Amino acid sequence: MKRNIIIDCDTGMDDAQALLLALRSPAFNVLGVTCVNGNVTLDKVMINTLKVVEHSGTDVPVYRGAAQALIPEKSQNAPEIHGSDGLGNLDFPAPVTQPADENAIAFTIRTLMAAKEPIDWIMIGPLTNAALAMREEPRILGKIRMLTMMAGAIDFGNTTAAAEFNIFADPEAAKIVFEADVPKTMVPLDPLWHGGQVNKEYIDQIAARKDLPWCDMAAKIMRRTIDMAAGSRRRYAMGEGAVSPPDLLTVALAIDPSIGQFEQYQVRVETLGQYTRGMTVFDRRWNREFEQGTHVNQMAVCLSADPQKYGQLLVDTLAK
Ligand SMILES: [Ca+2]
Repeated sequence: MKRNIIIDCDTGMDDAQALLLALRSPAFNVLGVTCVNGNVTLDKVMINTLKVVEHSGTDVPVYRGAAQALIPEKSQNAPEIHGSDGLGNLDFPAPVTQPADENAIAFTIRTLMAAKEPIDWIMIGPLTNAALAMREEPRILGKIRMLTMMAGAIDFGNTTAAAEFNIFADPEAAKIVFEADVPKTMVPLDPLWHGGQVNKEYIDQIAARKDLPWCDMAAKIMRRTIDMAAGSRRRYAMGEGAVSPPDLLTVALAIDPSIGQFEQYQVRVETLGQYTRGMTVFDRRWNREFEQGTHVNQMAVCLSADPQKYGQLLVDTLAK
């Protein structure tokens, strides 16, 4: 049976690949895609998300969410990673469809409250929309089967030495989501260096189906990612001819958790800190006992992934 899904995103290059996988997956029934400020400004995120949905061959509705972080002056964008348009400045045609009239937070609350069966909620951007929805209607927490998020880092960050982008872009929102009493799966940056990459052989198989608009778009973005990383240290981190989009791995793990290895940790978000704002603090003490009353901070954390199983899922879902 297909699982009902809501995906929240800030469509840059890795979100685009992740959305294509989710929208094409026979495991998912995507009820809506909600958008948030992040990789690029919300206006660009809306355009990019509509482009991606149009390339997916589906007509899933797209909703406009928060244009700023909970502390507006702390809002972030990352055009240096995703290109000024957020999709690597590839010439995808302008969208012909429009966003839905309803606001993303209203859509999320309405959909969760009306759900007869619990819904999977996947977050691959800053957690602003999710925090706003939880704050406005806490009863939605009882409607969530699993909250899966690309968020944080154990070893080191990417935006700062300590912080990963999605958390750094709105730590106050992340704190609300991390402390929500729901089952949580966290995909930090770490598995990207431990098997969570898409190797060249799979990229080639996706590129070979450029007759399919979703494969054409995914392959162009993957190859652009490789070009943009050329000559930088990112290239060595990804491996030759490979890509490691964090959001794509997150959706793949939501489809098939057996792609990854997980451990349970208590994780907190640092909202202060001169050097550590936005850091995710993992309690990895070998002798730790979960503290009384703080079980809400527990989550399943992905530490590594199987690159063959991951690549095969992408090919089977997108390119068959
Ligand atoms: Ca993202």
